[in-house]
Amino acid sequence: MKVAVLSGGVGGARFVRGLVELLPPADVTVIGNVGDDVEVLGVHVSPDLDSILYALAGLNDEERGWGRADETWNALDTVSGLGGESWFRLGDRDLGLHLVRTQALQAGVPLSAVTRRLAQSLGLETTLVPATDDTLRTWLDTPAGTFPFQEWFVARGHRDEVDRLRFEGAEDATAAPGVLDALAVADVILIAPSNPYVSVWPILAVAAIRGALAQRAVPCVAVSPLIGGRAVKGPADRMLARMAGGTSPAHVTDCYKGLIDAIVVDEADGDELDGLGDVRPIVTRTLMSDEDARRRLVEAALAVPA
Ligand code: FO1
Repeated sequence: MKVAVLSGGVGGARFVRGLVELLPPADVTVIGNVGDDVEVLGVHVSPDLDSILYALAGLNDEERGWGRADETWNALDTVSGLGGESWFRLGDRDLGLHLVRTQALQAGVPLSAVTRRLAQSLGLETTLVPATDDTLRTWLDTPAGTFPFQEWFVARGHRDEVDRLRFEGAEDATAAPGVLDALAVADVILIAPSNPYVSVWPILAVAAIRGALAQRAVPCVAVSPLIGGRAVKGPADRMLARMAGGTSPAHVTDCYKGLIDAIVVDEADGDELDGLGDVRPIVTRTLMSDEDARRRLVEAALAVPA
């Protein structure tokens, strides 16, 4: 069974790991968000692609949720001691990857090709492809002003309520090589339990990707990132409450209007299944606390008949 999965960072990376624990890794293509990419200290960071790379390679820091395990911070301490920019924490091991990526990008290698090389070097069989090779950046309108994603998320600790999002560059962005092919050959398309607004919408902002989902010939199944109407981590619940008017499965489903056939929701939300229209609910335990839990969730998402 060939699977294409749209994924953001932390929750998405855990889900993708569950997928490749269940299926042959080479049968899975991950289409990753680049809306929160950032240039910092002269290096290009692709946090969501890296969360997936590290999770699949078993190098990720489980507790922190981003970056590498066994990390040290000597370079950043030096930067900070010299009065440099240290709000976005780049660990020593992580930095090595950013250096390699940045050099390749500066030499004109597209992000998708760099990502393929990185994945191969880390021994991955799964295909990881950015949604686009073009520059696409998420901006958020808040009562305190308009911010680029990482300034809002990291520097301001996502404390500002969000009224609107804008995906700069999306209008002209084309899908990266491999994205549309993966969607065309997939037996099922999945949307990982990532924040719909900041992780999945930037992927769907690429018209060709949204179009491919809208015209899909196979089931598309989203996994809700909420449990009991609350985000496991991050601001998804606050964003849904403010922009969609609530945090029920129907509010999550509405983020993917016309694009999904089923939604996997947690047992804690199983009593709130009104308003889903023709989107089929799949109720299970969705917290990915360990390998067994990840497997159960992936099995539930894949159990949708064509
Ligand atoms: N998140 C933070 O909250 N603080 C950081 O300093 C930070 C640094 C960082 C460096 C590399 C990387 O790949 C991710 C990093 N993240 C950090 C996580 C990242 O900002 C978000 O988790 C994603 O962009 C949201 O999906």
